[in-house]
Amino acid sequence: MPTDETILITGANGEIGHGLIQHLCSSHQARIVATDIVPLDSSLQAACHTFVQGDITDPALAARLGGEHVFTTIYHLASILSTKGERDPELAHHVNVDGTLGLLRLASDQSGKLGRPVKFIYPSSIAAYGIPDLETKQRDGRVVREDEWCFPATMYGVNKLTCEHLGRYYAQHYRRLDQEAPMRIDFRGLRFPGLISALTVPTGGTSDYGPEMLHHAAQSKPYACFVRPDSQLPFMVMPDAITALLQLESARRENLGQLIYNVTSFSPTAAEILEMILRAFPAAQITFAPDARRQGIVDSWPADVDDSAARREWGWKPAYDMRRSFEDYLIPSVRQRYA
Ligand code: AKB
Repeated sequence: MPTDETILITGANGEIGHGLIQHLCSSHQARIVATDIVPLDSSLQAACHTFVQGDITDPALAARLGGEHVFTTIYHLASILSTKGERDPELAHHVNVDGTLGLLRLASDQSGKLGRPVKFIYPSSIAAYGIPDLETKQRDGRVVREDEWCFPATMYGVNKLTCEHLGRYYAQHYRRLDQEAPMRIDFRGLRFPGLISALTVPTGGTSDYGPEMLHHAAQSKPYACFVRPDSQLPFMVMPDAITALLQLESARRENLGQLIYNVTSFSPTAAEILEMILRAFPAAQITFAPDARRQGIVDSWPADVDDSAARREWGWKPAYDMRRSFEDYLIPSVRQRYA
């Protein structure tokens, strides 16, 4: 990527933000402008050209960012996740939808300044799916395509699906009434499965039981898993998630036949995650104490997704299957982290 590229990363301090900034600063020469509602982690500060602390729903933040920079790519990572979103659905809507709308408008205005479409990379989620009950999940919801079961059961999932449609609108239809030429953006979305990082622990999500089991075991802390042992979801480790974002960003537009792509790596049950953890930490004290609300969310998400479009169109292929994720990445890194 040439040096005249300026990348905006929202939610910079979150799980994906950490991995993405670390990767971009070691492999790209672009200027990184980062924003988050909380101060930036000290480990990321040197990697960023500019950090602006602020709320993405605040129009003054977008105005400041847009006034001071011309972005070539926006990674919009800031979001309230599924469990937290169920506790305060209106807040989730405000942050997840109004925040995204403001950034899509910013991207559209910036496309005018840039003279070409700004790339808008949007991490959506398996939460965009909603399978009505466990029996249907087991019978018909095992490997789900992008256009199936889009009836989310959480506010977060509704928000993600809404933002996918808003992205499509700004990419294909938006036109300001006072302007002759449309200022289209280049919107690209990924539906991520549950993510597991060795370096950070997520907050407010429902797939969090995967990383929480691991991080508690590595610290010899007891943990009660909030879903049944047979609960099954697709997962991916953070290095693959970063690869997916970067590959989608650099794919040639003419090769992309859709705006939203599933990506996944492996689909374990909670019991299978525990089995991998016990191989490394045999004394781990992990029990199962299902929480009805969170269990219901997991049961509404597919056991696996069909990511063949991403594989075919832009060469997506995870480097880490389940064995490699644990043996080569997660276990050695968490051992080192908590040593
Ligand atoms: C969540 O659990 O809310 C997220 C997700 C699957 O998008 N990790």
